[in-house]
Amino acid sequence: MKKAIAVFGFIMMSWCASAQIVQDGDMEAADTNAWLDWSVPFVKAKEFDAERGSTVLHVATGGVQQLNLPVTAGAEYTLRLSAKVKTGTLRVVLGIGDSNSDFENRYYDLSAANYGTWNAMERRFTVPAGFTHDFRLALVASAGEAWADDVEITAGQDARIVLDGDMENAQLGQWWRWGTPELKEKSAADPHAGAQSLHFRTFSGTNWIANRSGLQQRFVPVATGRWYRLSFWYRVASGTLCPRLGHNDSNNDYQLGLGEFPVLAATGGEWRFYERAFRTPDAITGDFRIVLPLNPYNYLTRTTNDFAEAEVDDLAIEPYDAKRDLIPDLDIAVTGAEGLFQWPVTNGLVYSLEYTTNLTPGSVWRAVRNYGGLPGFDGQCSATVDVSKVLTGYSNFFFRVRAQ
Ligand SMILES: [Ca+2]
Ligand SMILES: [Ca+2]
Repeated sequence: MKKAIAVFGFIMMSWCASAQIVQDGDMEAADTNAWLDWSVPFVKAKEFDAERGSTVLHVATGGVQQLNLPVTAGAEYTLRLSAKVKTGTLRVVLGIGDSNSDFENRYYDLSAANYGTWNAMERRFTVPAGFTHDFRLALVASAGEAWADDVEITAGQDARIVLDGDMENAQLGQWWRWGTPELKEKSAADPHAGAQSLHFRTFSGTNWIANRSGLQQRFVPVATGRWYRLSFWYRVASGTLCPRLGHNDSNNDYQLGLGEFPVLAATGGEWRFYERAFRTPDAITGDFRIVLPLNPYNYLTRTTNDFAEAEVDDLAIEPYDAKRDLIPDLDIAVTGAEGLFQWPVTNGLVYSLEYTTNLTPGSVWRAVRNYGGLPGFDGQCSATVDVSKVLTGYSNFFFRVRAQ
């Protein structure tokens, strides 16, 4: 009897924790009364969607909104919805006393490029500590036409920094396109783990510059000035995969310049592992991104494939304790730094290195200049490459500095 009561209590708690605060979020009410006009929508109607087997909200040239959502100051929440966009964009806005401006200045503009068919989105947010009243949600298709369903805001957040990194969600979700890939899908064909991987391919043709394309996840919630590790498994069938981390920019890596970014070439049918440690910028303006560009051109071999194609699985960004993870054995005497560095060094100390692209065990690397003025580390010293930490590609690697 005691046991039964305990189970019942747990179910009640789970139900309360998952209660959502958007009214008529599943769009199953017969009317649209819960959804106030934003501007004067040309279309605001409930429709049965055969594909979803469910009633959805249809909006065009205008939008809908809900005011006074019951959120708590300082609390964490998650907004989820499904959308399909025919023309223009469906802008998802979370506002405070304002339905035109997002309180975090983070605009999720859903367009047909990623939401041409039903697709899910997810956004994590924290209500400001000083919040007092009138939290709002607006879905705005000012110059477009779109459908929305299963709009929910619930307390709590997914602890994983990258959403759907295991690629197990049925839809692409927030794996948005970068450029125009010919194919983007979740594939069940021999994934690295679980039931699916992310599979994408560029168009074929001689114009490899125009054909470069891939997938990306935006609004990655990393903190500023912190160490993280990006890791994933990949299988490149053709061309190259050149992963990058973007600071409000999907076309450039925030750390690595031309000739420095990783070039992951064809893997002969094998899954391989990639990892990279990085320290986020001290200030982030806009959003942080993980971008997975495919390139038919191989910068290392200077050869071009007809197209590029890859699969990615188990992608994660995790907090990285540089002192714990980068110095497994403390036989390094480097004052004031972690001792094992990523190149290029981004923790405020900039080193110029003589290096070769031929990574061999025991290679000696020499720091020839120290712009950081690190005490006891100016002038020349030698460093030994820790081969176990060498990553794929010729420039994205760790090196361990040993004071001589
Ligand atoms: Ca519905
Ligand atoms: Ca998987």
